Amino acid sequence: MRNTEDDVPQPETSSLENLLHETRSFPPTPEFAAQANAQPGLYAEASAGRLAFWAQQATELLTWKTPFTETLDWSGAPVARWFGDGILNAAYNAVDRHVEAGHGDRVAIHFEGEGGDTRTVTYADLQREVSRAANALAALGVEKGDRVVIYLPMLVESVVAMLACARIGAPHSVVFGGFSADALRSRIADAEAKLVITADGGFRRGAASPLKPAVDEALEEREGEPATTVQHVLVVRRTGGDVAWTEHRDVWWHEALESADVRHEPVWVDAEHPLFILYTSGTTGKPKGILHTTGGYLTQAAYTHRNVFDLKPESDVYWCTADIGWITGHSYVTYAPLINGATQVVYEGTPDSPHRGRWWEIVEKYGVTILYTAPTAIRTCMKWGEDIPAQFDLSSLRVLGSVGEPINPEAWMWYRRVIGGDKAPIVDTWWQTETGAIMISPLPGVTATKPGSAQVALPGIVADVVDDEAHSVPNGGGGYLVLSEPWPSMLRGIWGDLERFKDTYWSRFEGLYFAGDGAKKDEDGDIWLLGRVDDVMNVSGHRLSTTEIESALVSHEIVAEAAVVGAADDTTGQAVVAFVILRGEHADKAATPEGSDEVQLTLRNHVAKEIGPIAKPRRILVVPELPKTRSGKIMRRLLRDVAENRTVGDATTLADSSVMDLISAGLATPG
Ligand code: 6R9
Repeated sequence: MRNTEDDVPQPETSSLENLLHETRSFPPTPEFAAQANAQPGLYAEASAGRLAFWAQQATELLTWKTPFTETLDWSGAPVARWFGDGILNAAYNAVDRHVEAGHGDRVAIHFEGEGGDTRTVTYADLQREVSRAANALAALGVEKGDRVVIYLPMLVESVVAMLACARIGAPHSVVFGGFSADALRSRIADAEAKLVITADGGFRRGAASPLKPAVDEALEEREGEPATTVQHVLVVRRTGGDVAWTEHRDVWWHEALESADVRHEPVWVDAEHPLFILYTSGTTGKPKGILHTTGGYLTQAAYTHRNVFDLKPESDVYWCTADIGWITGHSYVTYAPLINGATQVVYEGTPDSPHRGRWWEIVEKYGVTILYTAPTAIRTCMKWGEDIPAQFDLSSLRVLGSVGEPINPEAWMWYRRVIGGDKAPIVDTWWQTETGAIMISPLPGVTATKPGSAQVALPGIVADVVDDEAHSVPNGGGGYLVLSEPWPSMLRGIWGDLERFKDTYWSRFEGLYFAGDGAKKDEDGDIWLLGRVDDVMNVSGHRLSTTEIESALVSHEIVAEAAVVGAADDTTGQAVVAFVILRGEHADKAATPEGSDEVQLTLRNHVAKEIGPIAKPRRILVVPELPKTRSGKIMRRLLRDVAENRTVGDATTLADSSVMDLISAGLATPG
């Protein structure tokens, strides 16, 4: 069903006006431009022959066992085949070939644990460890095509586990360690995973936080549900804490690797062989398993990493702060940097543990030259004050990246001045789990950057902003972001649900990929992203579905109905605000201050249990009614007005227009 004007929030005009008054621009310095990987001619080269351009990238950036002869087959649209007859292996490309080229001694990963423990892993070390892990997986019966769920903190083993799966052609599905047992359970079930890789726990804010219990719970038998497909659980020992052990099912990672051979012949796969499934929130309660394949994904990941970050593998120290549980961690921690032979930092913990200068201390310690992080982190550091980063030497930084949500000009300027010393170019990179790799971004050394704008589609990518009728809007106009041509790292579908794939991305506008983001073109034709136009929220750069949190809330016995909105938040971009109607006597109880506190606590914990702590509502407002259209759709736009303390907008399409008065009146009453 197509969304209607009633329930699709339109891009906010107020914030738009602010953005369009932004006229600052920062041209590249001649010194940077002269040494940059990307040169201005790249755009012309790509548009002169897009497919030839991508074929050249795939040939230059990857090593193929059998070279491809066909670049793109779009006859099965919207499922693309890129480099379809080529044969390769992702782990071989990420690891072995660098060792073969004589770079075995180069550091691949500087690991920094939260507690300050460190580990230096060279490409030669990585080759041994990935090979051992691949042999261990094979010994546990994992074969090409079997799915492996990875539920780990940020460890060297996390990268090794992903690459070991890739090495044997077993698609991995990483589930973010912050997700609950229930969320893990449903993803394991949907992917029909044969094996789970987890850890006893990880360190967070100075304490050990267990992970394995969630796996045990996720695999428990439940009446009325099919038995799990999981045969073994491979457990990394990180914290050394006690773990419950299921004989014959659970296996220690270190024991399995110890006895495994350090040599392993990669399993060569077709370019279109599935590399991974990554679940992401959609507009319904059920997460979508986004499917990525091998050749095209790796090509675009490597190409963007090289050009957008200006990576020089011999001299740069790269650090992407994303967790491997998100697409940014897949593309820009595990795959692209290693494919490109980079040296990178992997950090286990949070930015404020044990102190608020931890990130900057790490930048100084390793001489980080390229930093890739999210606006929410930048805004948090802004809040902590610039005297904190000022205590560290950040002069090694030469390129700064941003991803995950629109970056407001103020945060952009702070990032540039305080972290980048007023010289490092900022690349604001727009892309999605579905796109697999960066799509829209300035090129450092080429583009004059503008605070707050992702600006231009990369060479080889065709993006546009269209109106409701799919017409391209003129400069100065706003509408929906679409991608007009297939790209190598595009998703190949939603796991097990081709119809949903077509419906979600390809049915809104004929022949165009609908990204779900509002966007605007400025007078120069540069693109400004304005946030989601569907029921997907963006909290600290993480995608959360309103529907998913609503169903978690109504699954609690005291809740009759729930509506969730993302309200603007200075630090996290959006914050989850829930409106709930309680059942019977619970509503009266919630009217007292103590009762209200109790309801808040109960429901927030319930959401944490059902989905994970990141989905916990910031505020829960108990209301007598919810605003609905005549067709029964909740008008979230109006609730957002309430949540953001604005005058409530046009409520004329409500079935009962007095509902908003009732809600506002109820909330104004103390208690
Ligand atoms: C990579 C990633 C995708 C959604 C996307 C958009 C938002 C990401 C952005 C941005 C404005 C940027 N988004 N990068 N919005 N400017 N530079 O974050 O993937 O988790 O799938 O989220 O994030 O709304 O549609 P994913």
